[in-house]
Amino acid sequence: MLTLHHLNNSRSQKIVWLLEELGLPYELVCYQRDPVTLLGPPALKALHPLGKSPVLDDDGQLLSESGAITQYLLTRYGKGRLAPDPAGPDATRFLECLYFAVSAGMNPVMFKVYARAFKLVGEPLDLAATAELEHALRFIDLLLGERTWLMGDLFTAADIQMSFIPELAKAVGAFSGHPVIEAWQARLYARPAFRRSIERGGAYAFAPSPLD
Ligand SMILES: N[C@@H](CCC(=O)N[C@@H](CS)C(=O)NCC(=O)O)C(=O)O
Repeated sequence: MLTLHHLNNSRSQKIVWLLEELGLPYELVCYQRDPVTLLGPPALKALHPLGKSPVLDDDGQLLSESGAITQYLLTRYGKGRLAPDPAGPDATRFLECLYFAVSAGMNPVMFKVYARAFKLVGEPLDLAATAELEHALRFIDLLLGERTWLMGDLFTAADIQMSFIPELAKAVGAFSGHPVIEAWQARLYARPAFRRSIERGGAYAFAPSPLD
């Protein structure tokens, strides 16, 4: 049995979406951020030593880290879906996206979040993060080019994971002038599984609600 420990307005929404795309049965345990600190509640901290969401529970085996959860779900339950042929030409590009989405692509976003929290907006750290975030967005632009999805005609888990970067870039006020990404976002948010993920996971502040 799969159980996902899901925090509101967080990257665990991507895992709800992935589970919906894969059509897997799962239970959802929902947690709410503290409205002031935005941190997760004590129950989430008690669940796993990292204390972050998402956490996947597969028959008692706990797995934290959204990138690892994505790779685990695809390997264990994907049956080749939502990923390119591992021996094909897009395999390297796919892995690059999956890892970039949780590392180099997310780092500047987090620096900007911290800059806000510690009143460093406009300071060198914040400006460097803005430049680095723009670099990440241009990389996504480049990957997309005229393609429908990051892997061309094939929608994959990389689209889901990478979508968090422009969503958060918008949330921290560092997104403008990326029409290719915006067109991709419109296609992403039109997917029925995205809609189901919002119905199931609850309101998600970083994307237009498909329920309005
Ligand atoms: N690298 C981890 C990051 C996990 C993470 O930072 N989760 C945030 C939500 S996006 C969280 O749980 N925040 C609540 C807290 O820190 O208390 C992943 O990709 O899963």
